[in-house]
Amino acid sequence: MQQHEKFMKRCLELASAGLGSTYPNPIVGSVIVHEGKIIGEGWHRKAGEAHAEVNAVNSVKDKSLLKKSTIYVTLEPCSHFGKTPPCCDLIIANDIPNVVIGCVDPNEKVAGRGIAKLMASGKKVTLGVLEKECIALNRRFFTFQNKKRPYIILKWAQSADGFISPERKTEAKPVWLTNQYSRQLVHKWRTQEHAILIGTQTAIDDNPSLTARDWHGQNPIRIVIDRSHRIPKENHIFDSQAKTIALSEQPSDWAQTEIIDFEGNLVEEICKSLFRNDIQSVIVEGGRRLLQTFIDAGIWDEARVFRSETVLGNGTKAPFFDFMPHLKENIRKDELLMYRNHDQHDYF
Ligand code: AOF
Ligand code: ZN
Repeated sequence: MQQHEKFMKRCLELASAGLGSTYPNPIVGSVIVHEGKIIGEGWHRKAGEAHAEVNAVNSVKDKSLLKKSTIYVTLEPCSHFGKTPPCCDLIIANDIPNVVIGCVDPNEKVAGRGIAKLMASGKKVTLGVLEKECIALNRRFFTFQNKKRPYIILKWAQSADGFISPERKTEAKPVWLTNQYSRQLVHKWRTQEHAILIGTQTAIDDNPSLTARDWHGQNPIRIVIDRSHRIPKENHIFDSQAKTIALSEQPSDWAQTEIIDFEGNLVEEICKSLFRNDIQSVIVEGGRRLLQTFIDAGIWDEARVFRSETVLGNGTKAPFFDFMPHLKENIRKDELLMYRNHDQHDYF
């Protein structure tokens, strides 16, 4: 068993290299082991391209060894024809006798059929090696498949005295509560999520670009609430740096628009709209009202809060939790607090 866990750990490492570039697909890693040695490795890099198992098989130099090998994979090998052919067929065609799997694929098109097919063809299948870790790794994909909504990360920075921003004065320069390293970290986070969401007032007041320009990787899809098209169409959010979807009452000429029901529950309407667009995860970056709306609805998965030493004295109060969520990590001595919402999921 320890051997299994050792090789599955390597699969997890490989899989995480794909974080941010595989949407709407999950991240998956695979290794092939012959007589205790890794002879092939692969991970899924991008939706539409080869799955992890294909890359692992292709990386094996001496294909004749496959007949006496074990393939490890973090997610159940697929059984369906999607953008690529089934990985089960590849394993069967290459005569790999042992298959070790982290977790079952929650995608309705697979959901156990891959395992059944492998077993029916005489493969020795071992399921559930580092299962919790494999599910946690794909918490975005699992949330989307099981809850029919994207995985939701809330992010904000607050001053030492609990304000998210100072009182607005026209012409005033923006006050940065975080340092350049925190900002770079935020850009890294942006590359890891499928989408980024802000409210109307933030788009008007701050005119943010919401790109990940300080980190290597893909820009998330920008989602902006623009109920009655109050955001000037010249604002950065509508530029060509990244794709933008406006959630509005009516269509507009300058942005892709998704019509949502503003009389309904806003968080649920946002979730439904993002689900329709196949968006697996979203990082909510303000403003305070929108963040608080998610907290009050109880529909969020992680909160990442920067705490600055700056004292503002007055301004807009930072969002608050009505109950204290589970603090998962406290990074850099209180500077960054990472919360998990245990009411919502058990992936941790
Ligand atoms: C695997 N290995 O590396 C991945 C899997 O459209 P396709 O063909 O890319 O299929 C996407 C679905 O396949 C995805 O929703 C998930 O169920 C599974 N992903 N499966 O065996 C992989 N990425
Ligand atoms: Zn596959």
